[in-house]
Amino acid sequence: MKIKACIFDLDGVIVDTAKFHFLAWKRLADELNISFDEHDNEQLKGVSRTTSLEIILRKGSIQYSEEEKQEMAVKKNIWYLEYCSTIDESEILPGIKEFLDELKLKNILIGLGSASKNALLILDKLKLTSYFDAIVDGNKITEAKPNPQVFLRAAEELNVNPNEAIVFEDAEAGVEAAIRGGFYAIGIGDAKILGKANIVLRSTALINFNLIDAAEGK
Ligand code: B16
Ligand code: MG
Repeated sequence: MKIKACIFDLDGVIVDTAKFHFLAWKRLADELNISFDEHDNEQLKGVSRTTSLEIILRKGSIQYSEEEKQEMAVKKNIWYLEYCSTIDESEILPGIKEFLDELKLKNILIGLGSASKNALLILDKLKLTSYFDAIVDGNKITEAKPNPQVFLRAAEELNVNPNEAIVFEDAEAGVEAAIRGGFYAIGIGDAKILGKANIVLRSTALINFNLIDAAEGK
């Protein structure tokens, strides 16, 4: 099958905003006296803001009202955006810019499939927005990863079938979403966590055009 599009997750694939999500959630968890570490943070990758909050609150023993939870989510996002304020092109993960340039040159469509409601702002800060033929973020979807909706919507906007597209993902929930949607999934990170992907790369620095040939079964 000919690959016509590559769809990228944002946090952890294009830029390491996961560290800022962690700092902001950690600050909230500390305030609530809930223990929360890097290991717990793995479960938050790729999932929505509200689900992330639920996962953290489940680690504590207090029940909060919807209004209180809403306030917590808003507060976390304000802190997250503060941490992100210094982001610029230097934060693009290794090899990504070069790969996007090569995709453009070879007329392969480029899509974004991110759970983040801040995706547009981050892409703008990275000066990458103009590369994307379709951008699907947390504002456009109703079902969070591992539901494949975000990637299916991106494929629809790009006018390609899932089996004509590669999804790049760093989260377990994201890899599962890609596979469930019928995409070729390339995991970025730990093969023990991303085992369901078709291929797992330790770092974005290892992304190259040969992967397209592999996905096409050449
Ligand atoms: P926001 P991705 C996801 O982005 C993050 O991995 C996840 O940790 C975060 O909770 C989610 O976006 C929502 O982000 O609070 O900015 O709307 O990895 O799907 O690009
Ligand atoms: Mg991610």
